Amino acid sequence: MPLRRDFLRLLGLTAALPALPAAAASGIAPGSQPVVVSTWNFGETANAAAWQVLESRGSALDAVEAGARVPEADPDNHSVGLGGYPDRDGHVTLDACVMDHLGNLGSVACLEEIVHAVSVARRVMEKTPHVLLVGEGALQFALAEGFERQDLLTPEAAAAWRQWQETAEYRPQPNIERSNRYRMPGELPGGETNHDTIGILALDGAGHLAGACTTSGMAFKMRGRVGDSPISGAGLFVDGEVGAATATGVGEECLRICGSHTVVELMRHGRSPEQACREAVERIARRHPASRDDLQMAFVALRSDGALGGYSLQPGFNFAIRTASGSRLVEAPSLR
Ligand code: SD4
Repeated sequence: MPLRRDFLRLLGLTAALPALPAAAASGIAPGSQPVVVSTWNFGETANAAAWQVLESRGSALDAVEAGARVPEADPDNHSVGLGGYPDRDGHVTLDACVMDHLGNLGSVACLEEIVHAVSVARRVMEKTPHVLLVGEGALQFALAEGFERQDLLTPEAAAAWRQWQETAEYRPQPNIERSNRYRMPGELPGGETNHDTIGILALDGAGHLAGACTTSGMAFKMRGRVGDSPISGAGLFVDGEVGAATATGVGEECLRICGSHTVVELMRHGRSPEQACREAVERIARRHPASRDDLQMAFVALRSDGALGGYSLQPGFNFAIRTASGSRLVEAPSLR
């Protein structure tokens, strides 16, 4: 595994991924090279669900939705869906987005009491003339679509919130993997197991790209705060002719540079996926020369030919890749 990882890093992950075995074995049309890539180590289980869809000749859109639903349903994941840490007033609010190779797009922001925000986002895309529904309206729409209402605040997340209230320092911190500064007993914002948003990108057997991004956002954020994840061009962007990108980290910074759109445009102009991610990260870092430890932003990109890469501001960001040759977790190169 380390050898494979070193090899990929050496290549800068710019080479296309290994070819599929025979179509008969994979169930995918010859000549195509399906791939799924997603943020963080929990991406591996998400990728497995997405891969099942691709293997049975499903679309990239179905694949990314299936993948994103895995951490959404996991109460032990405190940064996505059920069990996500609440805002500072104790409400779990979800942001999610899906986009396909044709630029079809659906999003929800500040959605409460529905586990599968990504699926509501897809319904927004497919069943409304709009691309983004927020808050109460998003909930109304979800209920009308038959989604079940559920309390998303688990006892564990509620305990973490109460503990946070004792310190009462309002400073949400996403994914500072190597820092113990914001550690709390139990499951920790910024702790090792508190990896944030899932962004998941897929290329299917028909050569189509799609992406999804879903999160409970920054732990203990202000009520009503929306991050980059549901915003097209920020937390996610897909252009079927060029590639797709997704983001994890401080949403405000990603929004300021239209991060995922920037990455895709850089690929359009010839940068490799990793280089495109790197330049977007550098653009953010240049605005914050002093932010050695307390600012994180990372991108993952998948080009329409299957080449992929990622880059992070802080060390410790990894992304999961699934191809016909198997699953692997890669530590992204970082600026710091
Ligand atoms: C947000 N970008 O809401 C998300 C949080 C995240 O890694 O990705 N953290 O700002």
